[in-house]
Amino acid sequence: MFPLLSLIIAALLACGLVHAETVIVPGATLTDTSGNVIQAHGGGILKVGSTYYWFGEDKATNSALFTAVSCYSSTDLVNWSRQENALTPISGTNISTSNIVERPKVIYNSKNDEYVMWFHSDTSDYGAAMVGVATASTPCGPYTYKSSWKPLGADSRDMGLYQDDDGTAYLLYASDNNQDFKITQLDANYYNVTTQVAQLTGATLEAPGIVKRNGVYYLIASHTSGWAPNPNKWFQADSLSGNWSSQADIAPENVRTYFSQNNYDLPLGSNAIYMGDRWRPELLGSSRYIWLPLSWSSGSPQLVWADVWSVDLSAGTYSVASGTTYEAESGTLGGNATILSDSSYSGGEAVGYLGDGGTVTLNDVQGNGQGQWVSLYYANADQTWRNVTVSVNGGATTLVDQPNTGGTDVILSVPVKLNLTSGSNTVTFGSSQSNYAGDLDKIIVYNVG
Ligand SMILES: *[C@@H]1O[C@H](CO)[C@@H](O)[C@H](O)[C@H]1NC(C)=O
Ligand SMILES: *[C@@H]1O[C@H](CO)[C@@H](O)[C@H](O)[C@H]1NC(C)=O
Ligand SMILES: *[C@@H]1O[C@H](CO)[C@@H](O)[C@H](O)[C@H]1NC(C)=O
Ligand SMILES: *[C@@H]1O[C@H](CO)[C@@H](O)[C@H](O)[C@H]1NC(C)=O
Ligand SMILES: *[C@@H]1O[C@H](CO)[C@@H](O)[C@H](O)[C@H]1NC(C)=O
Ligand SMILES: *[C@@H]1O[C@H](CO)[C@@H](O)[C@H](O)[C@H]1NC(C)=O
Ligand SMILES: CC(=O)N[C@H]1CO[C@H](CO)[C@@H](O)[C@@H]1O
Repeated sequence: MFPLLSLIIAALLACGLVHAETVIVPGATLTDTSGNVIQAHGGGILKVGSTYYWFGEDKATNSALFTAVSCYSSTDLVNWSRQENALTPISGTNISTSNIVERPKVIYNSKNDEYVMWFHSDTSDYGAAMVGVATASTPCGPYTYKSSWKPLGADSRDMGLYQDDDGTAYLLYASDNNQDFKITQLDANYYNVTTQVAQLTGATLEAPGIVKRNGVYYLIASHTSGWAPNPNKWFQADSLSGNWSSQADIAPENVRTYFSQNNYDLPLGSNAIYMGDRWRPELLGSSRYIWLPLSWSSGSPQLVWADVWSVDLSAGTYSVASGTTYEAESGTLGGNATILSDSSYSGGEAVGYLGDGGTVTLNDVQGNGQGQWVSLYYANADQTWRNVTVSVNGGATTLVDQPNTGGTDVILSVPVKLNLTSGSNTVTFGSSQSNYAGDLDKIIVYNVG
């Protein structure tokens, strides 16, 4: 880079005018290089040269109705800059502002030197169950809408695309009122489907993605539970036409895919990156992204939980950051806060009854003075989300959302970036809130911000 340019970027970074990230933090509020919250839900990735394009649903209005398919670009999967919208509503068509456009996926057609976008195209009651197609001559478009229809006359709701090594492409979709899952080949233009190659009858699968590894196809998909998370599954086959193996979990069943639903699976060396959505139906634009390593180290694809991690794209590897653990039960309890015991808790104990006067203060938490990711491990057995306040050295509180974990013995973690001073800090949870927070098991402080 030119010295002057790096000086300018360093100056802009110092002024906070350019937003730079170095790590992947599942569940964090991701912002783009302009500092705006990334709106790219139900998304998909397209790689062109060394640039990645991330297409997704813009849900900034919190409505499920169509506002835009956004397009972001990055060369490192971490710093994303927003481009022109790839697709926007057209009144009087099936992609108007009163319709549904979900799960956009783009592949490149070398025959026509054209980018082709497929998406779930529907009416607001999800009754039409169609696919839509749009095309463009550049990665972000804007795309020209072609049409929406039912592939081979049957339903298509949650869908994905898979482009094989030989350029043959396939639609992966929940069909027949979400009962059957189908894989159907596209024509040479990628404008329509031609022949169905596989049907998993009665599989009730959605949110599909396929990665090929050593000649074997791996299908990753969720089951159907609306916006609520479920244990996503994997299947394998030597051919897209099958036989597909019976389903198996990609993560421990009780964590419900770490409260997420698959949207795309990006190959990374001999592993892959699982890209999922943490849907928040009552506040859709605040749905978060759960990106995790999908590792074959056990022989089958398994998610690796990582609070903070990074990728080396040229080496095709990932590394998971390690941090310093502070057990909640080692803290100073205030109000009605109580020690809870269960074998699922780290150290066998957690702190409950936080909020409504109950607090716990962790003492001597070591900081680096530069803003750091801290992960809160907690349980929330409610049907709904809780939240917890965090205060560093008695300062202002930050509110951290805590999705329901599915049981008092199911622990998840949520990230928060804290400004710890260099050296020793106190960190207090549950002050100044009248609602109950989740039960706090431990926190892990990372040396990276
Ligand atoms: C993101 O951009 C910043 C500023 O250019 C850079 O320092 C940082 O290394 C980038 N992140 C990654 C993961 O490359
Ligand atoms: C797709 O192909 C079918 C069967 O040939 C045809 O009936 C349908 O009109 C085509 N749809 C589009 C959008 O081209
Ligand atoms: C698929 O499974 C069926 C039933 O088990 C079996 O008859 C068939 O030979 C298998 N096909 C392949 C390609 O393995
Ligand atoms: C503890 O809980 C009881 C019962 O809910 C409540 O009346 C009391 O005010 C709480 N104490 C504190 C210190 O918050
Ligand atoms: C915090 O959680 C409570 C439920 O425990 C909820 O009523 C409240 O709206 C949440 N606050 C925010 C700002 O989301
Ligand atoms: C940490 O400091 C940054 C920069 O001053 C500020 O923008 C951010 O709000 C602070 N975060 C918290 C949790 O106080
Ligand atoms: C406005 C418009 O184009 N509506 C169409 C949307 O799709 C349904 C189902 O295919 C058609 O019946 C409508 O005409």
